Amino acid sequence: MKRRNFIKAGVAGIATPIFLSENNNMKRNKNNPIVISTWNHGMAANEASIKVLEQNGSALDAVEQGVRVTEADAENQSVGLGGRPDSEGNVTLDACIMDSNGNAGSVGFLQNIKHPISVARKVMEKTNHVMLAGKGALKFAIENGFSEEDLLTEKSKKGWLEWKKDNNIKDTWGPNDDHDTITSLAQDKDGNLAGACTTSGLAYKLHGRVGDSPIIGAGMYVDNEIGAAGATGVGELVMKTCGSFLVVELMRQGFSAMEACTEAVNRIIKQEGNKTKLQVGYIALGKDGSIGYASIQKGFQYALYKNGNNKLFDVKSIF
Ligand code: SD4
Repeated sequence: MKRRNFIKAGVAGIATPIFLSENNNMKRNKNNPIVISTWNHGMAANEASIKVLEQNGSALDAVEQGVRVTEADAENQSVGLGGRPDSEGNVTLDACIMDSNGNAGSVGFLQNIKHPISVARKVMEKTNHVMLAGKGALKFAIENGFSEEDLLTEKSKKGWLEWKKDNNIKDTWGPNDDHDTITSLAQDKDGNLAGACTTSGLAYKLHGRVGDSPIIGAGMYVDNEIGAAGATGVGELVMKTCGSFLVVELMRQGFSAMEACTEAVNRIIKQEGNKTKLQVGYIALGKDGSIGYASIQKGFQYALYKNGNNKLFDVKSIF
């Protein structure tokens, strides 16, 4: 892409000139796989992904294997087994996956299946559809060999019963609430990209609520020519701005992965106002191996495996 001067409007509407780098033309380090995942549980997910990537596995296998670790972790109350239930006590799961050929699969409002990411992959590989939801997704999962299990752990049930005492429909999250969806983006030794996103969604949400995580282009998006992006946080805000697609499109226009994540977060702040207490975080992985991240509030972390090291980083938030 040619060097161009862009004018980027900041949160307060102040136009800030920025000179965009030729990020997308940068040479990536060949045979050097990369994985970036949201939150501290991204560390364990990355470890599983690395095993796949270091053995010349595909980015697609890597992200699936990685987030399965989080889905199976009963202690993690935001993903898969042990996820916090909705307001009626049901654990309902959302997930999506996308490969380097632009294929995508997703499941929404899926119950009783520990690994929604693998069901999403089956949707991608075995059907002509992108998304299955609810009872149909469950039926499809069972027909494809997944077994049903109760995903509500004692710990999550206790939290829900506590919450029920106040009987508030808590449909927004403050900055200090737990919300740890895992989104994982990988680049394999061939340079191909893939992404996966899986969650139990907003705790104590209305029964039937589906968030951004299974929506291709909202919770996660991959364009193998440009890069990949993924989200965590209040899904409604991500959906309303087509967040992950926006990040990738900005990268296509010449924004670095970092600039694209920051701009996507700023779009939300522009909509929600400077006083928003809500949290959204983005991660991005450029085709050139560059990475990006941004969040509205403090506390967001990402785990990065690059050049043989897996490390956890704090994100400096916009607020
Ligand atoms: C959702 N985006 O359901 C998800 C929740 C999340 O970290 O990301 N939590 O809105």
